[in-house]
Amino acid sequence: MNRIILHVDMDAFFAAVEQRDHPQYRGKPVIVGADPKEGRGRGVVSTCSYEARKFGVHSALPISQAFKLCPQGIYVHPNGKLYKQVSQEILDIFYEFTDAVEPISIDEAFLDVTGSTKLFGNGEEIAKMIKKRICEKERLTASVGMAPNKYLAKIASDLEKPDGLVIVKPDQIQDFLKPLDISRLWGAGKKTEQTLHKMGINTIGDLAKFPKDILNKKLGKMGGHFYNLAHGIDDRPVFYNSDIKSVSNEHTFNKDVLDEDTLLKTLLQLSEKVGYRLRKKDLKGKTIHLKLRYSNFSTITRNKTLPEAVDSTQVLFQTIKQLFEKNYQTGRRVRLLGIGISGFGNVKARQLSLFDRNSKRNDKLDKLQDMLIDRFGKKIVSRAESLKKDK
Ligand code: TTP
Ligand code: MG
Repeated sequence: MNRIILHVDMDAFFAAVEQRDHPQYRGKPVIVGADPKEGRGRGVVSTCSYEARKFGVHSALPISQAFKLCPQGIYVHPNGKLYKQVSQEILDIFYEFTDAVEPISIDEAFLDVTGSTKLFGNGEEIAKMIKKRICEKERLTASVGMAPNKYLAKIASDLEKPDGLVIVKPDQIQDFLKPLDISRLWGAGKKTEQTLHKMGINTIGDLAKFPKDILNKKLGKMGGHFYNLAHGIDDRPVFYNSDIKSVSNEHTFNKDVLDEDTLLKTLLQLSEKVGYRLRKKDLKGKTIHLKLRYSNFSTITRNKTLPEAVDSTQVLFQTIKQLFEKNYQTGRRVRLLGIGISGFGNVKARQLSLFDRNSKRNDKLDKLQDMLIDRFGKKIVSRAESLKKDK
């Protein structure tokens, strides 16, 4: 089965955060890095806004040269702590969609979303949802590449920056790679590039025409590696920490919501999603978290620890409903709701719950719903749809 791998890379990351937080910087060349000291400064550019790139400024350029190219630029000292925090919040968005997240640097990660399609829609829909979440939650843009492997996804994310989305379907791999310059080959240094140029190879398409044994002869032990890349073959998995600490999901409303029925329905839908993901991983957690953000962005988080670990949608929802009813200030508009569960400990075995006599029935209902989602996708069944009627 083909994998669905996403590579997400934030656009002009440090500079975009500065432009977000300083409206007066927007639309202007912003250069984050060392102090230029009127062109006498030492140190380099960390990154710059796309407006500054038009002047030829780029990462790692000496700041003195940046100043020569763009004296009218806005020069900003990096705020590492802030960027780290934003980076973590972006990672949290990825974890809403999959646990298979491999962060590569402060602003990029690979995600394997192959197992997430039943719950969230196809790969393209997931990629769009992730971009939308980043935009809504962080007011930043990201570029995403989607492909059957990491190598192709990484190239794809870079092709239509900023705010890009490039999808490489399995049957498009050769056409996608054909026109690309050999500088896109992973692991090809200047020396390899020279050797390839001497062989008349300028694009990946040129390289793909050569048989493996010739490449082995010309390029030594890397020959096979470059042969694979030229044919879009890359079997490396997305490496991630499967030691999951929590499972959570959030929803930001398009328009702030006052209606309590809608809020409860959303909490039930979130409980269904989190419950499904828990059961897929054979996890049970004890501590249930509610996140509630009002229209003025003030946010509360509350949690409740249960006497025993659970994975039932119904128990999740009942607990989150209690937390909500206890803490929600009636009459205030809500912008975002989130729920999470943690405290997994070592409980994996399914024990008969002390909880309530309905637990067996709930187990059956969860199994039925999970089976229907697995078979037909997330839209097929939802308890939330019948919430109003039940009442
Ligand atoms: P990049 O993703 O390479 O660059 P970027 O996000 O600024 O721009 P792009 O839209 O092209 O992706 O790097 C991420 C951040 O890492 C960047 O915002 C600043 C930091 N960085 C440095 O501090 N020094 C460097 O040389 C590079 C390349 C990045
Ligand atoms: Mg980036």
